Amino acid sequence: MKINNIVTTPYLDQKPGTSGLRKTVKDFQKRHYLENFVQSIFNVATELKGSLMILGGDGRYYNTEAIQIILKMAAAHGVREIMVGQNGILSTPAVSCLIRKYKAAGGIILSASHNPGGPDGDFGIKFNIANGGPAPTAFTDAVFNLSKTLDTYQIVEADDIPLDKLQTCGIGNMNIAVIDPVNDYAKLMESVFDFPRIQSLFSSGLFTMCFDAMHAVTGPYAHRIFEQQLGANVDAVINGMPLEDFAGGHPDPNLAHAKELVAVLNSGGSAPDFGAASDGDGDRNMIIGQRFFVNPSDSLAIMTANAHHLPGYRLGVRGVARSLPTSQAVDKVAQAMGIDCYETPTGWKYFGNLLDDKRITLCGEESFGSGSDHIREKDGIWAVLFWLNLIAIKQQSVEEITRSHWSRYGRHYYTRHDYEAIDIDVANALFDNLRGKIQTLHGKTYFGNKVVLCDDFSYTDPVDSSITTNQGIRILFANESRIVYRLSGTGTQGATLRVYIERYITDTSQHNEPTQTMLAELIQVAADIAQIPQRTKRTTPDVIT
Ligand code: G16
Repeated sequence: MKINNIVTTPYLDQKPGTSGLRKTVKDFQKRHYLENFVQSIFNVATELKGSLMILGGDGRYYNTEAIQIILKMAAAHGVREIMVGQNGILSTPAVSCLIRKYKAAGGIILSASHNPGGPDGDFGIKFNIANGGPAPTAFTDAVFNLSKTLDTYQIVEADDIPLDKLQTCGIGNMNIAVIDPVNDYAKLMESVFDFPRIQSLFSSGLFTMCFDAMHAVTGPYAHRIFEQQLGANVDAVINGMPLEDFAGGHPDPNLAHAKELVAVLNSGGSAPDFGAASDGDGDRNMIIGQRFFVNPSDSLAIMTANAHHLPGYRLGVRGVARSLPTSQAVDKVAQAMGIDCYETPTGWKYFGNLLDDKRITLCGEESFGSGSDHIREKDGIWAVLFWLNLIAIKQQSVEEITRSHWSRYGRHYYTRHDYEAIDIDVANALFDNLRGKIQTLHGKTYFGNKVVLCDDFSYTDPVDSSITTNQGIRILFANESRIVYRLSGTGTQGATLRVYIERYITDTSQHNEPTQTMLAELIQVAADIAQIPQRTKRTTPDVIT
């Protein structure tokens, strides 16, 4: 095995964000850009030497080229064996599942998640550790620090490995298994959910679904699990073929981007009963009913209140966690159940310790992510199966389940307003100004909403005591309304300002109002306090979810 030592010059912009390093494809195609970052990962992840590693991606443009490079660099690093998905395909949850099942030392996932793909789109690379979850900040900080001074990387001289057929082969001393991307994940799902019960829902002929894979990674998973194993209607999966550019779409499962699915569910008498979508790498989910949208924060609350009905959670829910900007709907359920509810910074990596320490069973985020202790990633297909299992048990529609939840726990009207591609200096100045106001807002009243807390959120991990600061400005009102501001950690163009607004209403006669109307005053307050129009020169957000 011939290992070449390649001299390189460091890049100074390889700082991982909320979820790995995300840049444009063009950035990744710069000379040695990918290799530098991968070498920095290997230099930190010394545990990979002599161990098993999992490798795969969401199928976007540059996926297979990157995989061939990483295979040769892994061989040079002394990795013992690599399991790689056929055609380079593995969803993020499937990688987490495989790491845990086969006790791998870690895994590399190639994805820019919900960001668009193609030669002019985005690419990304994430490292997951031995528990199956995203590498913690200490790891990604160490990778970034190394990347700033890296001057060589190592790569084996070898032919490319054919990824299109299932086989075992090797590069030098390293074994390679090209595996079916779905098998192990599907088996895990069967162990968590009551598949016969869901099968009977479909075989009754009275229930149909539509799942939009958005031409991203979940297509093969959805065809196998929903159609072949569970016997869903023949047209249950749309856009099920993974494409390098997601057919020009934006693989983000929300009302703005999953338009085809929304049109199908809103189509009247012949509409399916249940709709869902997932994102580029299969970790996000959107759940909808006929003309009815389930807010992801509500979805987490509903899952928590009902998990004990499902086989995988019969023993009950130990505790729950949500990220800061996720609505407080799940807090109400946790309170009623007498279990702990943790509030963490944005990013799935903050749930890892809580799950490993068995403090929580379920967790979720407003950004269309929910999951449980079955793996260490959020999981789109899992969330869809959770809802299908619940519907099969309750024999109620998505809307009925959600409304009955609201009538018991109250409704959290919730919205997120995104202002995209703002000049970074403008965004930083807006936050500096907001931080300067923190002390002065307490006690002030806006449209009858009295501020009882305003701070820049920081989090002390209860397991390892690590502290994470500056995670978003939150303003809490006496009536449990809330405004949160933060900057996205996943964009690749300028800065994206996210403003999260919620209002809690217990009166069921007010549970049927348009969300933006119910939140109009708070939306105004949020824009005024942060001086959004003056500073960004924008009067409306680019995306409302
Ligand atoms: C990633 C993280 C999520 C996080 C989201 C927030 O999602 O994995 O845990 O909630 O980013 O994104 P932002 O920082 O832009 O608000 P994904 O699905 O992109 O991996």
